[in-house]
Amino acid sequence: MSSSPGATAGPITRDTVAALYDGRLLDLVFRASQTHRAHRDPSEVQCAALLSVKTGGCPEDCAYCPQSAHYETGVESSTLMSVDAVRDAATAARDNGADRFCLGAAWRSVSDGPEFDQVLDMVRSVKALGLETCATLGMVEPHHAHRLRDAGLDYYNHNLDTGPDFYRDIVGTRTYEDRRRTLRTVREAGMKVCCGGILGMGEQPSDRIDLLFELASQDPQPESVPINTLVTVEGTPLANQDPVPWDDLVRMVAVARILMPKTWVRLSAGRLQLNESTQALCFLAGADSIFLGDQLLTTPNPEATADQALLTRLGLHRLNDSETSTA
Ligand code: SAM
Ligand code: DTB
Ligand code: SF4
Repeated sequence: MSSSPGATAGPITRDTVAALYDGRLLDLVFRASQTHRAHRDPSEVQCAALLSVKTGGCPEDCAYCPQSAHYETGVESSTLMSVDAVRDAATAARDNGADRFCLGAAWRSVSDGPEFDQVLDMVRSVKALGLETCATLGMVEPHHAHRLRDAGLDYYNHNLDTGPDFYRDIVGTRTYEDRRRTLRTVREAGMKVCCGGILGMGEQPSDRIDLLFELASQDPQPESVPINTLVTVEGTPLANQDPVPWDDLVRMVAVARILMPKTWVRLSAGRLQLNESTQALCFLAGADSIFLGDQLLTTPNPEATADQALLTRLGLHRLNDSETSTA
């Protein structure tokens, strides 16, 4: 049970979450939309850009991930990018309308040394551009989290991916509790938490309910919740998974919004597989964040111009939009 401030009567319990998840779709969308409008500006969309600063060769065996060294996916391993190259990419992303920049590394965990020092320099240089900063680097110890915060990191992304039971079928090289520990460490260091999951890995509705309960029960709740749909990649064990039915995604977004009224709910990886009307329903159901830019970490994302056209058609605007911003 949690006393977290979801837009539900009373404390959030797993039963509350299950009752929401099992509700009638359009009732859910309506309620989620009301929640969204009561707590946030529903015309505003937060836009994050992603950059893989260290790609591939990861020792973990996450079954969805093209960057795991356990699978032959054709993703080439790279060394760590230079700070100058990261600054250039962040400048371009900002000029294309991103307001947050997320650095991703295919690491199991952060270790002390020159590579971590270089990532800290990347955070400082992205922050100096006036962008919000985010990083996803695997597990962290308290002193890593403190150094990241001191370098100017606003958000740390660390996904729980699914419910605890199904997690064991997806990742063998670390536990759900390892993920929870890093999330606590990040929070205790004073950073904002970005934490979400992936649909379409073969999970049951009960696993999605477990994940939503887990996320909404955090106190404080994550400031950012990315909802990814699996991007299937040849060579990974999940390469042949069926696409996620559109209504499952809308349902997930709506329940996340009702349970976490003040959180950025990101329609995250997998948008290239979604048609525009599904995305529109997700925005109506309370999604208010996307990844902007034609590349996620190793897989493609819609072109920024196509996304801008979609937002305009829906009457939505980017946070970093000079025509609508008052700054
Ligand atoms: N190595 C770090 C970690 O695992 O926390 C950071 C990078 S990892 C690629 C970040 C997140 O990307 C994962 O937690 C997962 O949720 C998401 N992800 C990875 N591959 C994906 C895929 N094929 N489809 C959708 N999401 C994916
Ligand atoms: C998140 O939830 N999704 C992003 C980001 N956080 C790091 C990653 C998506 C990766 C999709 C597969 C790829 O491009 O490699
Ligand atoms: Fe490594 Fe992260 Fe991919 Fe897992 S999700 S294989 S930890 S890069």
